[in-house]
Amino acid sequence: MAAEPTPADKFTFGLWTVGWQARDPFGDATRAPLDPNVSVAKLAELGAYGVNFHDDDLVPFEMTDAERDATLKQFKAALDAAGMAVPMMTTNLFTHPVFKDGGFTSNDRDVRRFALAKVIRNLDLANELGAQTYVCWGGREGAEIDAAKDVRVALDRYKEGFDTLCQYVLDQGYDIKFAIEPKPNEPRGDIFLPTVGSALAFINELEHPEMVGVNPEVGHEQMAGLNFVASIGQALWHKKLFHIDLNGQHGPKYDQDLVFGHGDLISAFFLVDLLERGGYDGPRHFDYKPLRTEDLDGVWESASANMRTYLFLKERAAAYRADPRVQEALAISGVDELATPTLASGETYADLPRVGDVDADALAARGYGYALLDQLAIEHILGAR
Ligand code: DIG
Ligand code: MN
Ligand code: MN
Repeated sequence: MAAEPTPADKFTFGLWTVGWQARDPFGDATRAPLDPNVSVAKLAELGAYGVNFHDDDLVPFEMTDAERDATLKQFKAALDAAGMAVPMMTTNLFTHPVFKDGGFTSNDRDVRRFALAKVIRNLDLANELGAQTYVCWGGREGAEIDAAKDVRVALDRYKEGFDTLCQYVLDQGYDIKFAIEPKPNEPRGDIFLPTVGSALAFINELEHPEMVGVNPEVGHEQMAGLNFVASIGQALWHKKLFHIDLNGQHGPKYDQDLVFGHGDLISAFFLVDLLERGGYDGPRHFDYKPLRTEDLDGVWESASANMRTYLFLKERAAAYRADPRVQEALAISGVDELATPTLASGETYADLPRVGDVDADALAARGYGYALLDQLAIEHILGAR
């Protein structure tokens, strides 16, 4: 069983993950600040392919332009020394109090204009560092009371924001696409574009929908009680899986951002099975938080754990698909039959049977054999097969 990650696995981490000082609503930081350049070197040593970051993760809000330039120079040197890529970038439109009512959808027009300017400044850096995906997580785009926003008008502003940013990327000739990251709530009482489905619908209304996809996060769909594998399946079906945030979550509760697989392990198994068969060749990005209880050794252990779990599940999923017993069970369940069009070539609805001619009871008599099919997956996950 190999679980040694290499850059070929395209594992990436947000600087804000291993760098999280573990401040939460009920407690102070339990860890010291972590130099982003140390994170780059250590994550490379652990086998990662790259890092991602918000503008503020690297260049704190209050830095002067001169300080910003010096910081970026040092960071680029660290990236080069470690051979690390920056495939994705994003903007922090949620920490500074100015965004307390949102960025793109704040009721304050000056805040909306500032938010767009802040994204645009970071798009220039994203282009400079070679990032091709720009994630937009609208953590503050929402409300606590229904009277605060007419959602129709909020979506007008959200659309205006994306249309403006897409136009900027087109005018600059940047090779960048946007990925909307849905989340149902937290930190806002309710967040706009709460799920993959709502984001996909929204994208259709934009001026440049071909430039915008989704960046689903495991825990966010599961916070909404949804099946993450199904959400990814639909994103792939729409050809809109532009990026992915991998982590763990124990069902509908606060956003746990656990290590990948440390939540619903069966779901993680079938997610890896889908990603490895489904045609997504982008970064396997971990957006997680090391537990507040961990010291720095625990932080690096948790970073490794994400990659090791992914690799073990990748091996188990391949073994599951190669298992003749599984292939037989899949056939009994008719899983491949679903791919056969309901109307044969050249047929139309006129060729469908008359309702009265169908023996529904005879069709109902069959069993689909899912109990065995799922047990075989469990046995592969447990290493029992
Ligand atoms: C939280 O899940 C969000 C922010 O961390 C960031 O904007 C985005 C990047 O993947 N995920
Ligand atoms: Mn999260
Ligand atoms: Mn995320």
